[in-house]
Amino acid sequence: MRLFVALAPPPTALDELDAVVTPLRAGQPALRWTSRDAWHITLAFLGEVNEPAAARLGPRLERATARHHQFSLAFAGAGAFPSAARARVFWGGLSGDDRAVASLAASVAAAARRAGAPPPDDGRPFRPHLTLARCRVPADTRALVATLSGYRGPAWTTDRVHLIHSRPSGQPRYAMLDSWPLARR
Ligand code: 2AM
Repeated sequence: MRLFVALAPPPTALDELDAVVTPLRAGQPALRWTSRDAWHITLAFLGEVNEPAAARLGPRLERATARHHQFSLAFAGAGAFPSAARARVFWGGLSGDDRAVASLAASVAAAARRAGAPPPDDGRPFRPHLTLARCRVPADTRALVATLSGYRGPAWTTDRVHLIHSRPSGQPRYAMLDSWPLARR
């Protein structure tokens, strides 16, 4: 099964971002906009994971998560991969404890490797983001990025890490399988 590990921002932060993004969706109908219900911040995409490796993942992820402390995040600004002028992915950015989120993502990837489920894009620099839209052909998202550049959402405390199943079909597309707490400050 196709798995990934992610953070789930709280409803208040998602609702506020959704209210800001909704008017943008109508202006750019050619983009494939993601819906608020599916929004998450990926720490590590694991791709296809076989049953034995999936069974080993839980304890590994639990231990890795427990070694990190809770930290603060907020939605802030926007960007695009690979560039705003020729975007394949238009995303919302994050601000807060950048080092903590990067170090948690590295530990999650290491735990997945030890469980026998190495991230297929291991080694790529980690850039925390929330995908707002995907583009079949490269799109000019410079105006969208500029519109959101000053956006700062409410800060929240990240306190859990989630293991999510990306389902090939059916609703919901993403099913939460398990989650583990970060250490309290
Ligand atoms: P994205 O938001 O940047 O598209 C589920 O597919 C999640 O895993 C998405 O958040 C997606 O990131 C992320 N992901 C990272 N690498 C991926 C890959 N090679 N294929 C599919 N999803 C990937």
